[in-house]
Amino acid sequence: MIFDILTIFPSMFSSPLREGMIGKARERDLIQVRVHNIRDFAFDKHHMTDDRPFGGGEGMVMKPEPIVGALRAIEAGGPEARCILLTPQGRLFSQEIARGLSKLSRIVLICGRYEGVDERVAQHFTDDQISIGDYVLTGGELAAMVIVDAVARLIPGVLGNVGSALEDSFTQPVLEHPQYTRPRDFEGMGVPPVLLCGNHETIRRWRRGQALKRTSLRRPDLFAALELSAEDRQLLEEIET
Ligand code: 4FL
Repeated sequence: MIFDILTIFPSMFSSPLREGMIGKARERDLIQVRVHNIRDFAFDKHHMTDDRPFGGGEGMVMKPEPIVGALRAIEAGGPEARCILLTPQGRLFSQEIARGLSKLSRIVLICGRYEGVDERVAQHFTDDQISIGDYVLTGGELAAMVIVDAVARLIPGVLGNVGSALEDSFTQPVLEHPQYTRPRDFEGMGVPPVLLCGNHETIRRWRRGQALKRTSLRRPDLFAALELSAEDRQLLEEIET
């Protein structure tokens, strides 16, 4: 998998791409991430990447020529590449979208800054527009990094097999159960005794109950969509009483 990132702040990606599983995946050549500076494709005297909006108004808009120049230089138009603009106006990113992207061989991510990107770039040079949530950032860079991270960990070999069951598209979305590790007593706070009982079936049932309770309290939207089994209903009832 190759990621090409177009940005006016390439150094924002340096350490996030070096650390942890993403750093390891790059060392092992499971993924390749190429970061391109849009400014290198601005050929006017001052290497301008933005300009004032037609029609007036606040802020600056990213000019089309440098972005399209960069896209052409990296041959982003090929049949292999999916070209994505990060923008608050995009469709909302999700695990399902990450799963879809993880099957591609090349993803081009365009990071917008300022008040946005000239609409002609969005319209004619991208395949998709993605938002990572309903908030405004100072630019698309962190959103692009979120996509690289979420997609890369789904590529076979990047994580080992730890996540594989969790990523199964047939498992229903439920929040994770609480986790505890040593020490057994931390500043007077203990660990639920069931986790120390050694009975795997008892522990599995407790975790499932906790996961369902959490989901109902914190994510009523996810909970409403769940198809609860007879055991699930029983576990929830036990927790209520
Ligand atoms: C991009 C916000 C993707 C959320 C400013 C420029 C953004 C963003 N998801 N904010 N791009």
